Amino acid sequence: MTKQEKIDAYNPSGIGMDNGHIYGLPFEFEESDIIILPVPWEVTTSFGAGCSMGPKAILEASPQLDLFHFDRPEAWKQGIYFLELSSELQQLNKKYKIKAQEIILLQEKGRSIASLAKEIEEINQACDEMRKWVLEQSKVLLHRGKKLILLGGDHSTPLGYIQALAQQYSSFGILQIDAHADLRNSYEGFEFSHASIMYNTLKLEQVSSLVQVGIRDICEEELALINKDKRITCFFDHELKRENYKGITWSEQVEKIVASLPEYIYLSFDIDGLDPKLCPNTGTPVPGGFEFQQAIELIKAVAESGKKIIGCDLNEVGNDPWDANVGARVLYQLCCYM
Ligand SMILES: [Mn+2]
Repeated sequence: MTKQEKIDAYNPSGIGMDNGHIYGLPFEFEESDIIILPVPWEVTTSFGAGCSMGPKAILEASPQLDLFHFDRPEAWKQGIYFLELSSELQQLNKKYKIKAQEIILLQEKGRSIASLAKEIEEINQACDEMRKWVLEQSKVLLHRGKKLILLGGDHSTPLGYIQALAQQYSSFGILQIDAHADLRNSYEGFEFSHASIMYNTLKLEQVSSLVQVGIRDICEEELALINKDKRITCFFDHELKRENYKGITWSEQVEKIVASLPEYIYLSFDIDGLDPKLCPNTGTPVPGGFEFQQAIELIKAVAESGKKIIGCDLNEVGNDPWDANVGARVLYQLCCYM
């Protein structure tokens, strides 16, 4: 069957097919413009566990979605394909998560980790291996002309993808939807921590700006960097809400956020940017945040601004049917607007 024949034969109003494909779609890899790269990784997760199983949970929850999209009714015809979960990564994740947990626990008890330099180095190396794996996968997929959406795992997972984009684009900005700034220069001893992802991406000179939205849990070190690095613009959750209370609308705020972005944009969506009722099992939930449609309106505005979304990721989705249901819906919106 050709792709067109599959589209003609497929009934998007029918029941969600349990065919092992994302959203029950009929497409294979070759026929799909959009590729989902799952990265089952949570080695440096410090609090709630489970986001390494998020991609699988999203895949399983995905057939329950109705495919109709009000703005992009034809979007599903692009073809969306979910790559196989890497068993090597899963094994590496399992092995080093146990080691990292011991180190995190010791620190939480106020113990010194000075004698554990070798163990920490091993964990950093494992995380770097994951980064390289993502970089290589991303390069191959981008060279094949695919639109790539990375699906974490914790928020450390997209670094390799962003590095691959930096080899293709001389300058682009990052739009980060998140409860946390993720600007720590390593966290709990780990260079490639989920809490350091944006610090690490800012090392790339191609990243011309970082626009953070929904941030509401932050440390002084991160705040100092926001004030120092001219590339960073932060729309804090409390400031957005305060303006709302005074009558400034979300659509006015969205306009301002979009205006602060350059022409090429990478979108990094940490699910904990949403209200935690929508992601209760994410690694580090924080009260506050966005309603579902509020976040989608922002993505829609970016997509319709004439600026170009060159890549995106969704991360920190918890391993639970409800979290996966919300995650599958955010992911579908990303597919439609990318
Ligand atoms: Mn994050």
